[in-house]
Amino acid sequence: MPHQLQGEQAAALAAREIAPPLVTHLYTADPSAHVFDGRIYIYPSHDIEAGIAFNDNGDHFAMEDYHVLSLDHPGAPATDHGVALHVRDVPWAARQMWAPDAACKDGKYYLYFPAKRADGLFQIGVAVGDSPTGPFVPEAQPIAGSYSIDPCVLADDGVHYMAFGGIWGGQLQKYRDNAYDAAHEEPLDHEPALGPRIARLSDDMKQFAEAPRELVIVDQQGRPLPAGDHARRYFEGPWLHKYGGKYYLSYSTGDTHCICYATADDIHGPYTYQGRILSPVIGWTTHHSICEFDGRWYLFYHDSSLSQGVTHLRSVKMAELHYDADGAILPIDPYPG
Ligand code: FUB
Repeated sequence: MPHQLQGEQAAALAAREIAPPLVTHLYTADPSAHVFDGRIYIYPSHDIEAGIAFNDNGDHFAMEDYHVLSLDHPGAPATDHGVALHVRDVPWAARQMWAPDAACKDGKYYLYFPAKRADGLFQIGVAVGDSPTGPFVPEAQPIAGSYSIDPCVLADDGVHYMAFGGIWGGQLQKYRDNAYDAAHEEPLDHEPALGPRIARLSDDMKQFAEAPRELVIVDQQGRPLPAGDHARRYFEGPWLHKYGGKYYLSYSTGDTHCICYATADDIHGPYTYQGRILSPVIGWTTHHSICEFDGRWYLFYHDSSLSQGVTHLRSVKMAELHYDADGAILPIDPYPG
């Protein structure tokens, strides 16, 4: 099994502190956290062992349903609210319920989730509930014009925006100007990297109100990060939040396994690369969210420590996040010591 903890890695980590997962009775990943009515709700993927061999397409991530977790406050035990949505109840979806997110508007709760259609293409769907824990009733069709994976929704002065997209298994490299072409791959190393996409949501929260646009991440000189800059370029797992009047776009760098961030004055960017938030965790993937509770900020993330390094059996965790006086995020070492 690739990406399992090898002897040396296990020995190096033995001397370090490994934060406990929020729950241990099931594997959870890709935590999207929100505070609704004073309680922390986490919308994770629910990892399972489906017996599918590891590949770059991510077929071994064969998740079938979602559970919602909640906490009274940081440090409190997490409650698992049971199955909130199952793939068999989503008319358009065939398999692979990947990283979800949720939003609240006018007393309704919206669960956004990517899944593969029967033809193997990812799209993003929405399901609606009366409670933050569901159950959620899916729309019959995916969001028109959606593609790829990893939706994240930011409410910005009452207007909701969805950012999304992930390359390789998430298929973003197959799209240019919102159109699919199987021949497309990641751009050449010297070409601008692909960025996540963003679209404003319609008033009913069930559609895009506009065609998705690409978010560009630039370096300190204003030059778009090139596709060959694997240490910094966008790969998957976008998260948008606001702090000190600025927009923060944080994301996974994929094959270099870091969570990095960039900031902008406008939600549509350009976003200027700022640095790393989280160094690599145990397991191939890294995925996070950032959320404020009671005036303090928290990073939600996952790793594969509970499964001893099985990359598709992950567990969600949280850590306090700090900003310096200029709004820079102080990097977090998931295994201090
Ligand atoms: O959980 C499946 C995929 O792995 C997510 O969609 C990616 O962000 C990565 O965490």
